[in-house]
Amino acid sequence: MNSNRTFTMLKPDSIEQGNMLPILNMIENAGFKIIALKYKKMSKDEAEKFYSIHSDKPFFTDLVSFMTRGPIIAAVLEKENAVEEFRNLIGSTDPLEALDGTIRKKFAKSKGENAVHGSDSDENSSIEIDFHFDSNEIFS
Ligand code: IDP
Ligand code: MG
Repeated sequence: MNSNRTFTMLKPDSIEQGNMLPILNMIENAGFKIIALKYKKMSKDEAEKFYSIHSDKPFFTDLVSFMTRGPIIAAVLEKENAVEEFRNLIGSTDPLEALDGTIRKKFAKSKGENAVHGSDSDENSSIEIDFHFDSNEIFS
């Protein structure tokens, strides 16, 4: 496990609204190094597996259809204390609660379509990185 790494996705709403580069800029300007990057569309199976922890939630079906309606950017980020630092940069799940200066405050439209994903623990960042990337696709 590497506590200097976290995993992010720019969700389909970010791509649709032309916010790909502004969000990647905010990430780099906050001191994260992008050590892996992939532009892809998740299948229904992949999205259901990635979000399986939420499978019993009322929003699960909407979440899977949202995350598969268009391409995403998946990335591995490197910074000291990456998981916590990145959660601070993205802000609360609900943009109405996100602080000024956070990615979700600036770009998210709703609690469901909230621009970006960020891992919530070192354990999950490791699982999520392995889900999307082979080790030879990561440039540390
Ligand atoms: P997080 O992305 O801030 O870690 P989680 O609770 O892990 O938030 O939820 C995963 C994703 O599921 C959220 O980013 C959001 O897209 C969606 N989601 C969470 N809660 C709700 C809700 O109450 N309504 C609709 N979608 C939700
Ligand atoms: Mg989460």
